[in-house]
Amino acid sequence: SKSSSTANSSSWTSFLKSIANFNGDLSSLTAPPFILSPVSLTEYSQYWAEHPDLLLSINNAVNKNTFEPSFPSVVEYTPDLVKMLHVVRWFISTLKSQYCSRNESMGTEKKPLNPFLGELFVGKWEHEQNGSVTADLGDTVCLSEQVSHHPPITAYSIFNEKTNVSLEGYNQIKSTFSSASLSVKQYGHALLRCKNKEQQEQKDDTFLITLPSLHIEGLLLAAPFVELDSKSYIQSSSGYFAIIEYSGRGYFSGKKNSFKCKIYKSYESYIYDKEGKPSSSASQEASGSSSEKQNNKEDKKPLFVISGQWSGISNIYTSSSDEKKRKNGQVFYDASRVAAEHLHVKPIEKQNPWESRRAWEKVANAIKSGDYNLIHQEKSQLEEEQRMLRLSEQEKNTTWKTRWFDNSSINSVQNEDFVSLAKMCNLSVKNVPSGTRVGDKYDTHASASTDGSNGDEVVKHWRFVKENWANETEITL
Ligand code: 0T9
Repeated sequence: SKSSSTANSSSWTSFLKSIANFNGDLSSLTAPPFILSPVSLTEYSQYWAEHPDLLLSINNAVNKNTFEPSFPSVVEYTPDLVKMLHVVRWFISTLKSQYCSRNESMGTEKKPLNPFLGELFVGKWEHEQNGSVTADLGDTVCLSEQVSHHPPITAYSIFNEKTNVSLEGYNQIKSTFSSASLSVKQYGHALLRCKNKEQQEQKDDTFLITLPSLHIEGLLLAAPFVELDSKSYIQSSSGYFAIIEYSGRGYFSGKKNSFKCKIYKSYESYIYDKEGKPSSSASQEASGSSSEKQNNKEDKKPLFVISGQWSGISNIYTSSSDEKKRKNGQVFYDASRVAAEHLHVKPIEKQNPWESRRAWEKVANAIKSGDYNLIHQEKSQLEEEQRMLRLSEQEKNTTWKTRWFDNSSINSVQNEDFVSLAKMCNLSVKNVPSGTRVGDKYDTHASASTDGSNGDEVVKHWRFVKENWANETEITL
């Protein structure tokens, strides 16, 4: 009943106790109704594009070579650098949707529905023709699929064919409980691709984006919220490298949801800036293929430093010293001034039974009414159907076939871009926490290998299979 929605309720206390002893599988915990969200994790993929204008601006000819703030600066605004700035701005714009939207719409962070195997979430952003701009931006499509249940893994692809921008990636989490907060490591990454339409012979621009770890605060008060830890990296195929460091209350600015981003000409510049000398691995590679040796000391400093709150205002500076003094900055992005643009999803009656909102409809309604028994009853029915499916697969000696995504081995062409981008910034290509560097303990202890040696399994990553979507007949947008 609704009376359970207080911090000192016994149901919350016993829930906390169960978290403290849990085995790592959050989905197995029975939480009190008031902390349950009626939304499945497959829906979270949409958060990558709730500012579609910023995503599309990356490759939108209309905006090419314009990036205001344009400084009278030491930096030459090459098309690649302009692209990188647009990528960083779009990425910063995704964070509020990703990590604050439940607090905004439901008052606190909530426990999402645990997707079933094969669950789908699809929708699209329909772009109206903008009067002042002649470009027709078409639709931006979001496809999300639960590709694994044990462990839960969600894969997604978001694309706009008019502007030739696409994003694909996948997510998995591993969590631990320590000192009243829940620590969550994200596995997986996102790959952004911009096709060069005008110059067919030119390769696509690609960007590798790593996901931060996070923790859930406010558990004791039954008012949970996400705080980001660690960092994200963005490596561009053009060489530019960005590091985004997150901090909460009391760090860089003392404000919540703070970050500091540094954009460098290359990963080597970043290492040089950080360590005052070339990294051993970077210098080895440079001596092998040193067409572009960086003799200029200026090249090793960040080209831009951006700081502020990702849920509010951030400013961009052309040097670290300006950033420290808060001098000569310009607004980079102001999240509080632009509302998230929600995608269009078909009404439930028109959805396929595998689509998230249709499949979870009864459970979601039970959650909204706060009826514990009904929630349990409806969930059990869904779980029972899944059990029957797994049983019939066993009987027929088959396994579940994913719909639009394929778990591709690291040596396949599907992983070429990922491998080359990871190499550029010394990131592990194994199934390790996102952002793990080569040689870190997670990298050296990973069970799968990149070549299948020692009888180990070969590393695989979830990739979008375009043909499967092109041949899709049952699921419509
Ligand atoms: C990918 C994102 C992820 C999913 C969520 C940790 C979390 C599940 C995973 C990482 C998205 O791109 C970004 C945002 C929020 C993340 C969720 C926050 C959260 O609390 C849940 C976990 C599983 C819980 O529900 C913990 C139980 C509860 C007491 C907290 C409300």
